[in-house]
Amino acid sequence: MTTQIARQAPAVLPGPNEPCWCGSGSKYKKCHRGADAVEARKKGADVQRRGISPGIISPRRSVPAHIPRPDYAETGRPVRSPELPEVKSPDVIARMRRAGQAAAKVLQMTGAAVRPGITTDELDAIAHEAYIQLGGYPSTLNYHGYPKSLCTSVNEVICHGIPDSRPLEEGDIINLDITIFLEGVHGDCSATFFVGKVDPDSERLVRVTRECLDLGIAAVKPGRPINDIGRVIEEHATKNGMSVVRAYCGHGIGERFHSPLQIPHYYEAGADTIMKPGMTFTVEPMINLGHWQHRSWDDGWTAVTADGSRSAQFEHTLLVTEQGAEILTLP
Ligand code: EYL
Ligand code: CO
Ligand code: CO
Repeated sequence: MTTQIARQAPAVLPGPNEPCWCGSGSKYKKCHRGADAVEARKKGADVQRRGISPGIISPRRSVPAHIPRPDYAETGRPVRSPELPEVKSPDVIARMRRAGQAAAKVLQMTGAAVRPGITTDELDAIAHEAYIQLGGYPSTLNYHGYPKSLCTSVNEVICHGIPDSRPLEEGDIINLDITIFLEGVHGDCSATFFVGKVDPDSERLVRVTRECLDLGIAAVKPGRPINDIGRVIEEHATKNGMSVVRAYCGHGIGERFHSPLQIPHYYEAGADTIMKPGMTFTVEPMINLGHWQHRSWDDGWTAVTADGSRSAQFEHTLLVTEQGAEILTLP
């Protein structure tokens, strides 16, 4: 029997069959491995993330040269062009109908692949191929440097989750956010899917969020202010004990992915722009089971709920008509 002087484990640990760091001469797995694991778990207890953790992001996927691309595709920076009108021409509207329908198809095809075990990177590959098949460019790819062709936001991720190596698990919820650039215009839509069977609170969250989008769409009326939309969404969410994310809004859309027009999903008195026939914008409420506050991961993109509660989202691109709203992102 030998007595070892107590020393601290080094930052880089030996392999299981390598000699232990303590100098005993025994294999690491026979010596300090178990104790080190316990210590690491204890130390990690206060830094370990609850909920999902970032995985590995795969290399950037390429888009064939024959697919027309938006101005930021190479540089990551949208060109600062003179502001385009929020009321679109009949020609732009006709193209947005086709782009919207294509976005909805990509969403449908990618959503059909959601199941336990599939990684969000595999969903990115499916979406990426679908955009190309339809002759479109994945609008998020290199938009402000964003690395992937869709956003995949799981459980407590509010939005802008980056597809990675994490396999989906039974009971997860996942939002897929698809934007296509087709015929010179963007179409943007998203939906939240169940991974197998989910708990009743998640079911309720996703149902209420869907209802929030539907109520927001029903509030679209020419002659009315934009803030009518957020008012009905906020009322429905809070009535159900849920909260509305405030950091991210719907947006004007057309030849640019994001125009200056903002659509808050809560009541904002200052959002008093009057809706006019020919305007196109998204409504994309993000609803949390807990509080509305968010945090960002250090990847700079992923937004999560501050309290770890689950978050859901649905999105459509809309056209304001004389009667109300036409949904452009239907398959
Ligand atoms: C990329 C760029 C910070 C999206 C939307 C992808 C994310 C975080 C910088 C809005 C803003 C989608 O309208 C959107 N989704 O519906 N940025 C977006 N990015 C990104
Ligand atoms: Co979107
Ligand atoms: Co959007």
